Amino acid sequence: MVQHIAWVITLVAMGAVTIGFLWVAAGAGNFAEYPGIVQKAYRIRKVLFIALLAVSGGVSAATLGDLPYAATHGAESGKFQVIDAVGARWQWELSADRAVVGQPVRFRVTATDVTHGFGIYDESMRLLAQTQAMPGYTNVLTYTFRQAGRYRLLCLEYCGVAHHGMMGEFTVVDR
Ligand SMILES: [Cu+2]
Repeated sequence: MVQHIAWVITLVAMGAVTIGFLWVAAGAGNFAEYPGIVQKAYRIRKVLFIALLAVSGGVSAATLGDLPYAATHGAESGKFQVIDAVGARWQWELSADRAVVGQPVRFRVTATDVTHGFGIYDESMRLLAQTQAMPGYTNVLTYTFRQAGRYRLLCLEYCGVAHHGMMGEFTVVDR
């Protein structure tokens, strides 16, 4: 909901800037008193400017169309699994250690002592998603697992002598 409001405000603000820009650009077209060569240069610049505007507008339209990103779709409607993750020197405590392929998981991540880093790794130790685990805050990380298997949780922020051993495990099963 908050994201949606921010999105609408952004669109309105972007629209206002665009209208202002076009208004100034339209008023700048009157250069009849300049010598021919200067007029020609202005005309070339105008064409280049419009081309640049079209390209950047096209790229924006193509890439912003994905918002909000698929990972957070359904986040408000309860179609995801919620897992609470608490980091404490030097382990991860999860409210559930199992998730289902294709169903978004919303990790609510926090810590009890110092700041930790909550990193989810696949079997080949590729980092898939991460957020900070901080005392007094809950960071929400939404991730959709695409493959069944065993996943590992590693601490990504140095938190003391046994930081390297701060690991957890997590299983993802097929529907
Ligand atoms: Cu740590």
